[in-house]
Amino acid sequence: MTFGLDSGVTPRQVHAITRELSPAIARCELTHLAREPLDYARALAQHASYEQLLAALGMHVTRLPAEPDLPDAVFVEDTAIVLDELAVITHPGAPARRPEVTAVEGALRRWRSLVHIKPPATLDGGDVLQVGRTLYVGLSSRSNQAAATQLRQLLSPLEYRVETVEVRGCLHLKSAVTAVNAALLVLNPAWCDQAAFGDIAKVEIDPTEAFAANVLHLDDGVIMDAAYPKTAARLRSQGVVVRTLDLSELAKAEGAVTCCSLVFSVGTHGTA
Ligand code: CIR
Repeated sequence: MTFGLDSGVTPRQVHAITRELSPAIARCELTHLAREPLDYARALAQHASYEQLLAALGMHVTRLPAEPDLPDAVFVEDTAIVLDELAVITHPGAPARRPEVTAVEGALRRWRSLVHIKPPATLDGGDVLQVGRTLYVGLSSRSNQAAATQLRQLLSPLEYRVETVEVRGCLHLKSAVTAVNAALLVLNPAWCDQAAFGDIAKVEIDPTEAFAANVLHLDDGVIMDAAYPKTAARLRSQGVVVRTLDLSELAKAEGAVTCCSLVFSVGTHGTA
């Protein structure tokens, strides 16, 4: 199912791939959080609001159907890294999540040529932070050094640099740090080493909002969870346009704003 602005007429169209929430979401993988009752109807509504916001911002949203047997399939970010030149299909670290890649691969094939991460490498897209031509790969419980090595082999011919960053205390690198834009990061210093990012400017999260470093960057600002107003204020004080929405039910599944979509442009490098 697709919705949003009509595609095909603008020279550059921003696409977002999302996936309908699985009715099995209550059986999601959990690493750092205790399992809490999840209100499925509320989670569905929050996810729909997320998709509507992307569409309202001009993105062409392609929603893949739900997978009744894949509880975490809504978190499409983990299945692929979409670059201008190609898409890398991951080999997710949690075995139960590996079948999720098939449908995403099928969708992405329309816009990008595909390459694959192969075992023994494991990689979740949530562990790959792109800042310009550098990909920072989080070494986490899901993503390993072999994945960073494979990414480097695949992408150095395209002049991408691949750097590794140790992740501690959280699920993915992008739980700890994301890019507001190519020149500014938002980061939780307890969960990753700031020095790994050299002299790129950084805004630290408010220390009472541990999960606030996950923001989805847009051309003109970011989307973040409304649960983190103090960090939002820090970003606004730097001149960043911050749009917020409530993803509290998906947060119980250790999901956040970046993990519910794969956002990429078509028109400059894509084929559609
Ligand atoms: C998992 O543990 O794999 C899911 N419950 C949450 C995945 C969130 N993904 C992301 O932040 N990229």
